[in-house]
Formats: sequence, C-alpha cells, structure tokens
Amino acid sequence: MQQAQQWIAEASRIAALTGAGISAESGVPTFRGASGMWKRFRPEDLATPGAFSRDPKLVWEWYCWRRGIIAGSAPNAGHFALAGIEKRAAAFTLITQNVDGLHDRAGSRNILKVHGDIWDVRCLSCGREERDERVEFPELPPRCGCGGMLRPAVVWFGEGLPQDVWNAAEDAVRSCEVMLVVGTSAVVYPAAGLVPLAKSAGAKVIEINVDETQFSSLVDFSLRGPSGELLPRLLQPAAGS
Ligand code: BV8
Ligand code: ZN
Repeated sequence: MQQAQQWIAEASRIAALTGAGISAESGVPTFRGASGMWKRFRPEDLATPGAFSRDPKLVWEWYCWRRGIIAGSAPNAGHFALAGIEKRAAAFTLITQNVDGLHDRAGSRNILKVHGDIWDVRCLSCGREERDERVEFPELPPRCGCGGMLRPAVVWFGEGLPQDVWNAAEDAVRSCEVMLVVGTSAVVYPAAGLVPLAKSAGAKVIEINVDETQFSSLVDFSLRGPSGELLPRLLQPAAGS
C-alpha cells in the first residue's frame, strides 16, 4: 500500500474507473458476484432495447426497484475519498459505469458517466431527455408530456456509449500517470477495455476489489478488500501535505 500511496502522491494526472462494487457498502446491490442482483434477473432479460420493447412495464419495475434502493442510500467513504482526491490532484477524471448518482452526491465534480444516469429519462417519441427523480409513477411505463413512452436514459447492452463522454474517458486514461480501478468485475465492454488501455499508455494501475478479476494479474497493484475501507487509506493526504 505504501508504494501505491507514493505513486498517487507524486502523480499529477490521475484517472479512476468505478463499478457497482464501490456502491455495495452503500447498500446498492451489485450486478454480478456473490450478492449480485443479476442472479435473480438476467442482463438479456432487462438491460436491452429488445427487452424494453417486449415488456416495458417489467423493465420499468426493475428500474423503479433500483431507484427506490438508491434514493434510500447514501455515498460511502469510498465515494468521499474519490471526491477528496479530485480536489487535491492537479488533474483527476472520474469515469463511472454506475448509474446511481452516488459520486455526484459525494461531491465529485468531473464525472464521466459512460453508462448514463438512472435519474434521467428519454421520450421514445419526441426524444426529449430530462431528469426525473420519481421512484413511483402514476403508470408504467411512464408517459412524456407529448404522450410518448419514456425509457430510462441509460446505456443498455447493444447500445453505443455517449460518444463525447467515451472520447473524454479514453483521453483521460491515455494521459494519466496513475489509474484506479475500483469495484468493477471488468466484464462489460468497452468500459473494461480502459484498464489494458491505461497499461499500454504507461500508467501505473491500482485495482481495488474484494475478488479477483481478469485484470488482477495485469495491474501493478491489486488490493483485495472493500473500497469503503481501502480507498480512504490509499488516498489519504500524504502526512504534512
Ligand atoms: C456496446 C445498464 C456496441 C445501465 C449496463 C452481444 C450483443 C451485444 C453486445 C455485446 C455482445 N457481446 C458483447 C457485447 C458487448 C457488451 C458487453 O460487454 N457484454 C458483456 C456482458 C460480455 N457491451 C455492450 O453492449 C455495450 N455497448 O458494445 O455497443 C455498439 C457500438 C456503437 C453503436 C452501437 C452499439 C453497452 C454496455 C453497457 C451495458 N449496460 N447497464 C444500468 O442499468 O445499470 S452494464 C452493467 O454492468 C452495469 O451498468 C454495470 O455498470 C456494468 C458493469 O458491471 P460492474 O459495475 O463491474 O458491476 P458488477 O456487479 O459486474 O461487479 C461488481 C464488482 O465489485 C465485482 O468485481 C465485485 O467483486 C466487486 N465488489 C463488490 N463489493 C465490493 C467490491 N469491490 C470493492 N468493494 C466492495 N465493497
Ligand atoms: Zn415526448
């Protein structure tokens, strides 16, 4: 941990990639792994345009269930530690696969949401996209003022990531000196590809995960444990700074 803290203290450009694991200690279920929610649902059944067109009510019931859990949760020490390093590092870019908005609530500012935000909705008819923080809706699927059907404005399987956000994420990873990879199973692309990209760009990569991932042997340090405990220790301001 000492060496990893040193690299971070000396780095002026840091990037972080987070996944569902960073929100686990906030009570937001992860997708895969021991307590993963995908066990009861299958990605193909819910997080795809096909699933939505077949059964928009079922997909909305899943998102409303998640909205309820997220609304009742709070950022944890891991989220706050990343918000803290953003204030200290010369350049810090937070790339998240999470749609739960906990990084925003922890005070992070420069956040690249590569899979969108669960609180945003988009109308299938008029295309209007807006923030809608309701957990309950009068009817499912909810309707736009124009009468069109609303969908969660997140990125589903088979859908492209927002181009400008993705380009900014790649740029940040290519130019960083240190990359933190926190709480992701690293199985979903193209986000997972940012880890080998960082290595090929010459960055030091530090992973924090309770389990092994496919990249645990590729990264420079793979710290085993919960991010709510390890991130504050890893990112603590160097003594006397
Ligand atoms: C794309 C929606 C092309 C938002 C998500 C066949 C058909 C179509 C596509 C594909 C295909 N085969 C492959 C693909 C590509 C596909 C893909 O990668 N599939 C995988 C499964 C093989 N990718 C896509 O489809 C992407 N789009 O490729 O489009 C294209 C290009 C141009 C134009 C048109 C099309 C879209 C990917 C986004 C999919 N949307 N979700 C939502 O509802 O949330 S993905 C879903 O998985 C979540 O968004 C989540 O963000 C993401 C990744 O999961 P993780 O965040 O890593 O979470 P997970 O539970 O998996 O892991 C948690 C980790 O935390 C574990 O490692 C655990 O050990 C750890 N942990 C737990 N507790 C802690 C902890 N760590 C630390 N501390 C703790 N306390
Ligand atoms: Zn509309």
